[in-house]
Amino acid sequence: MLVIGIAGGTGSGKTTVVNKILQQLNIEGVNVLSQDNYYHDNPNLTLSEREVLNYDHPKSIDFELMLQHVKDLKNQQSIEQPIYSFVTHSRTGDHVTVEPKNVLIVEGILVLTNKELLKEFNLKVFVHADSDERLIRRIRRDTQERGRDLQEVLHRYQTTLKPMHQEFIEPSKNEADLIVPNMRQNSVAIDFLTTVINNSLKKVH
Ligand code: UZR
Ligand code: MG
Repeated sequence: MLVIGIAGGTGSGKTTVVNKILQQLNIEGVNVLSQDNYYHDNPNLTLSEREVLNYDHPKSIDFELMLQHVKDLKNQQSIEQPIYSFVTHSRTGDHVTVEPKNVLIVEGILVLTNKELLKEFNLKVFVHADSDERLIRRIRRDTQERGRDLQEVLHRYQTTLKPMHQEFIEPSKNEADLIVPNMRQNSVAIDFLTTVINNSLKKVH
């Protein structure tokens, strides 16, 4: 199985890059594991306490479970992936069964920060967009899709997102084999990635 880690700051467009790759590959053969489903659950806290937690620090991620799931899929075992809600900042209690496939993409802001997880990746990708682009996208998404107001988004960006980005996410770019630009055109980089994936699949089979 080919395992690809794709990181990048919030609003860098990781999801868009993953979708572009999927469009060019046989989707039947690809699983995407998103960091979004592996936040720690904090059932003992109230909603307002959970709303102010730092979700951009590596400690907020249940890397133990994520690592186990990557290993299970590599060992051709299916996994029960927890479903996480950004509305309640908690696990819903529901699970989805994910069956092993030929390619596994592991996506999220912090996936290149964990030493154990890094060992599982055959290819490490960092999606780059300038911080002003990322802030613009984050404002759009959080106000339009997540019901947050502008002041709240800007406050969170300055107090949490930016310092966590500088401390953990940006340095993890050093781990990347490939840096994909994501501000304007990136079809060459996407073609490059899909070619690498297809070639390595040919070698496996
Ligand atoms: P992307 N996040 C939440 O908003 N709520 C949660 O319960 C868990 C995570 C956010 C998190 C981070 N920060 O910046 C973002 N906040 O999800 C990462 N606040 O996702 O890469 O899609 O931007
Ligand atoms: Mg995303």
